[in-house]
Amino acid sequence: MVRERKLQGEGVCWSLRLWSAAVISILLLSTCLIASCVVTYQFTMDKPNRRLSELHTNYSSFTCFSEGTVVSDKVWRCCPEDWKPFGSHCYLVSTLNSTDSAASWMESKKKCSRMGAHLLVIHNKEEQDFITGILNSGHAYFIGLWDSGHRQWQWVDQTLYNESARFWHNGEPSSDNEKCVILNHRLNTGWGWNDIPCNDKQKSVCQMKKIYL
Ligand code: MMA
Repeated sequence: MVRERKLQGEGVCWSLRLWSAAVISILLLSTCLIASCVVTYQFTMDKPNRRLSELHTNYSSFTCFSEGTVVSDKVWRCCPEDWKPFGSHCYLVSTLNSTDSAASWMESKKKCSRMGAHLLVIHNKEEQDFITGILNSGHAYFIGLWDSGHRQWQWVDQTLYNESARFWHNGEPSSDNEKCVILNHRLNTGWGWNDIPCNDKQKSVCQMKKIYL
């Protein structure tokens, strides 16, 4: 009798072990399943696609083009409709219509942010020439350069001012009270940068990275 009871006890113990093994296996399997779902999501919804879905809340239509080169398996480069592609970026020049008026530098900066973009940043002659080629010489345009101290010029995208080319007009920057920068056209010397008070109301240029698909 004593032996039988002992055997029963062992039986209970074994089924407990089996159940725990089953529960642990199920837990492990579901962890694997969740992990594989996350990995699949990362692969199918990669960064540019996520950016595209985010931008879709602002833009209903994009123009995509193939430039013959492939970057990380991506063939297509897209800009929101009406934005101009150049290099690795898309550009939008403010047009001043009923929904888009001249604005202070800070307000212009916010307008670009609301569009998933930032104020224009210029790092070389090619970018300066491209952008001035699509501007109206009768207007001035805020760019993403500002003075954070005494002539401590900063680009809004945090890239280094010291390492970029500069296109100040002769005699500019001219005043410590002028902490924001416009691109404007002067008759004899052409396009260049000029520091002006940040509260002046001007047109502006926004810029964003192209979307690679
Ligand atoms: C304006 C203004 C300044 C600029 C000078 C250059 C009169 O002030 O645009 O920012 O430095 O013109 O003459």
